[in-house]
Amino acid sequence: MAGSDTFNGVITKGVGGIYTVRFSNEGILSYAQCAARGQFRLKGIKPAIGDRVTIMPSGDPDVEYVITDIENRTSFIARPPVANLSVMLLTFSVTEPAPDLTLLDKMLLVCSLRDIKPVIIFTKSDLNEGDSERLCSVYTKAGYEVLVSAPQKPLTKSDLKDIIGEGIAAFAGPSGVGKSTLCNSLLGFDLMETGEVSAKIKRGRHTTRHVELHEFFDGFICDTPGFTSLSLEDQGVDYRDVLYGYPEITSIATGCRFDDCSHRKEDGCVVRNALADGLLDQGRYERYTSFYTELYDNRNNYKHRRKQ
Ligand SMILES: Nc1nc2c(ncn2[C@@H]2O[C@H](COP(=O)(O)OP(=O)(O)O)[C@@H](O)[C@H]2O)c(=O)[nH]1
Ligand SMILES: [Mg+2]
Ligand SMILES: [Zn+2]
Repeated sequence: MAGSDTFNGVITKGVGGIYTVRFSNEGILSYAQCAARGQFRLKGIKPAIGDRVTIMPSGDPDVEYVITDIENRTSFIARPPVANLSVMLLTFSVTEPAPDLTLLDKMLLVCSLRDIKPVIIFTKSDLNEGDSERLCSVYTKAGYEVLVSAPQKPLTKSDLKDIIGEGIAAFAGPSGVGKSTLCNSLLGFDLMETGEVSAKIKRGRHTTRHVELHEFFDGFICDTPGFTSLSLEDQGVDYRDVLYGYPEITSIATGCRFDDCSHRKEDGCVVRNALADGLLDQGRYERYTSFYTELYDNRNNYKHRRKQ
């Protein structure tokens, strides 16, 4: 639908059914408050931040614009709802709280299946430099992009400028790891919002209330509330897709005797040989086999999707 009064933009915020849309009007960036057409509700579509939309004047003085069209999403995460995410900033602290590498590996797998680029950020490296270096080395060797942050050496905007480009990036990870601290410092916001460390629970006192996209060079970043668990089954992951989260295993697995080798017990498995030779990280391998085994054992109870 093209007309002099229609614009294309991106939803940056949505509260109580009113959406903020950033759009360009003759080269000038503006923000509009928009309602959504009833047809979306009828079709079961709820606009989400990150959605690329078409808007036009509504004629209603209270909410001046209305969203008339939503582009097909390139990706969608449900909790919190964000559409068209292109980069996931997987934030984990090296300590306080101790890094949950099962959660990290699950998130790496889910990113791969959804074509979202994962970037790992290890925070609080000031509190344990040895662990920080070990974690960095494990995930760099596995083939991932890894960044490290500490108060003395915080991430800078230029560290993320090219990674994010014109895309949409979200901080994701457990609570208390420093997502809001990082996001606020990149945006130049007041750091007070994250609060002090509580001596008792060792995590920030304030939680991220609503999720909102913030302009970051030519793209956007957003902070998200923390979460503690992720179910691969709920994410529709098939046991045969677990290797997508293990590029370092995938790259050597071509030498196994059996084409459908699960790299657990089979004879002639080059993956297990590589493990015995110390060429693979033991923890990564164990998490691979535990995800594989769990999904394999439950394969008849769930309808899994294969990666195309
Ligand atoms: N020592 C140390 N503390 C940090 C670092 N990053 C964040 N923190 C502290 O960790 C606590 C939780 O941070 P916050 O940003 O609220 O975590 P979030 O729950 O992931 O958003 C805050 O008290 C921060 O000051 C870091 O790199 N080193
Ligand atoms: Mg936070
Ligand atoms: Zn094998």
